[in-house]
Amino acid sequence: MDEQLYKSRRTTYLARMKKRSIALFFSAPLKTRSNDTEYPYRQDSDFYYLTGFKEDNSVLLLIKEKNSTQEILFVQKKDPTLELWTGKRLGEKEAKKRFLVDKVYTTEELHVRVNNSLLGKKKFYLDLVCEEKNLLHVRKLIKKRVKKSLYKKSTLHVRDISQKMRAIKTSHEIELIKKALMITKDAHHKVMAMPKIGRFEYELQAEFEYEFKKNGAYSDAYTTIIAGGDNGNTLHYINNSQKLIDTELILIDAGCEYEMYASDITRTIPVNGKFSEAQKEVYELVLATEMKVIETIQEGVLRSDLQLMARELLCEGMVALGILEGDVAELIKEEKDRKYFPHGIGHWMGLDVHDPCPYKDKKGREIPLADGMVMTIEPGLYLPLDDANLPEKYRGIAVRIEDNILVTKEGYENLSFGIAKTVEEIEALYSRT
Ligand SMILES: [Mn+2]
Repeated sequence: MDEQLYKSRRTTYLARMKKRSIALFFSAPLKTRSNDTEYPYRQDSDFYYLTGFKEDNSVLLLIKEKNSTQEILFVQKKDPTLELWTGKRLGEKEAKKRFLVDKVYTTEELHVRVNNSLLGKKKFYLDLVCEEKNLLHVRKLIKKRVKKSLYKKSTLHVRDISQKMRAIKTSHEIELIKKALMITKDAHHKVMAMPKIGRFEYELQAEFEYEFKKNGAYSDAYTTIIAGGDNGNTLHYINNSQKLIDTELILIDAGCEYEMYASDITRTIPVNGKFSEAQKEVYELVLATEMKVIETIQEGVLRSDLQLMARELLCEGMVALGILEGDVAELIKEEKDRKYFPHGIGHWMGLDVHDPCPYKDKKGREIPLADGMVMTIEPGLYLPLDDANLPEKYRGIAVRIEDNILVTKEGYENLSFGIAKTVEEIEALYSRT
């Protein structure tokens, strides 16, 4: 456990806080699935980023005075009866040994300690969105201390600083993403190789989840999408309930989470192992677009440049295939291409699959790509079965291809390099046994 790493992140966070302020980070709450059963617990990404602690019912309090700082961690009290049911807790004493913070208390002391820390403070970094019970209580405490007219000015969103920090990944974080991608790669290859005619979408989902868990990835990073044929035209199709049809494609968007870090990979493969001519035409267009966009990645490039490039390439290709008619520049100006490529070219990825790092600075200017950022590149074309404007042979085809790219000083590194994606690679992996 590299406690120094989390310590240095807190130091950076504190350095960016205003003087005479406090910041509060809460662990994620438990989420009820039904009645008295809960979803598997997953720590809040910002809380984890600053502490490395995976227990619920814990809080981080950062205090910045005029010339000094203090870091306080609150953890759940040791309770043998509770631990019999829900497992061992680290407790106050062990937490003191492990974490490089100034003080550790039990969560029971939170309100008293926070109340004490408010004296002389002018700014309060809080989660302004969350409705967690403890947080509401803290907000009440602060409201009592601050003049009503000043409350809004005094409170700042606690995640703004941490999410900005999270945009640039350290080598340790990149190693974890790479590990997640190794597991994800093996799962995709296994599913590419297996016979699929007549199987159900959920059977493929089960293969992914099995491979993820078996290889030490606790969870998927998001609900796996297994979309046979026209289902791929629903962007977030997660029912995964239909039978796979011999001549159709399957759009598979699946990636595991490894030690809290995501991977996010989409591949589109034929059910019977071989692309039809029409499928191949659409597929090759999306693939060429994806590869060309990736090749242009380097420091200073804007995400909107990549978006426009993808739109132009896809639009040109769609005109060539007879999917759209007219002048490419005109079609893009009128957003006619958006009907078939309606989403973004990619997103930040890290502790969250859609990492909530800012895309724009405070002045609303787009933040250019920089060394250490990780983003997905995922162009797609979605040609619905019921779209009478489309040439008949293309109706019901949906293709998306997605890789995970690290921006480097030299340009970029495709972290998901080696996951089969050319027609030849995919067809070669399929076995008819
Ligand atoms: Mn994605």
